[in-house]
Amino acid sequence: MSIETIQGVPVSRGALSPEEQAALLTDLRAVAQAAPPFSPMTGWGKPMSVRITAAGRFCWFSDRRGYRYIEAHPETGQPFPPIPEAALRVWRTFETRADPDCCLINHYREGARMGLHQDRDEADFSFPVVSLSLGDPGLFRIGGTERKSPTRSFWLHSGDAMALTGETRLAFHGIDRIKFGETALLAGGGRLNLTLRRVAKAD
Ligand code: MD3
Ligand code: FE
Repeated sequence: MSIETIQGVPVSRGALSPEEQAALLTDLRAVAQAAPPFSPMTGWGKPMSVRITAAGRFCWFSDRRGYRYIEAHPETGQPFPPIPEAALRVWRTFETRADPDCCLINHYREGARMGLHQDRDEADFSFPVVSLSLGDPGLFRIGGTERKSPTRSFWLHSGDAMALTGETRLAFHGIDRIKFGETALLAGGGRLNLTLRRVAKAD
């Protein structure tokens, strides 16, 4: 697997083959059955346009009390299913000290986007956040550690993986738009993004 650096970010284009993507999607359907996707609330009481669920110990969650990681599904009360093996294999190409304890699954339907934010509620920033894209292309924007830092953008395609580590681990980032309906991977179109991370300190 080859890793190129795009605007300072290690990116592995086509980390998963089309066959591996389809197989992973089957696993993700089972995850979504056990842990139904939901729309977290933004700080101002409006639901996010992205729907999320998770595999692994932790899932990101937000309501009017603020945001935090949770260990039980907000509706079913059940723990989240195990992280699919194909996603763990991608993580291990970037990080071998410990496996992730959270695989957030973000589902972008038509018009969905994710505003610029930082991910800073994890215990150990020496671990990367690894992102894996599936389905329609998404325009990824990344800046610096301050909201006002200049940003740059590039497209993420189905099967692409990247690691946010070091300098970029605490960078502001988001998804400006998706090219809805470009791929046939997801019936009904849209984009799935998996973010693999370590929330708790590794022992
Ligand atoms: C840069 N997801 O779930 S993945 C998120 O495509 C999130 O769904 C976007 O931002 C998506 O929090 C972007 C890439 C990503 C994930 C975490 C990061 C980039 C990051 C953490 C720090 C810096
Ligand atoms: Fe993020």
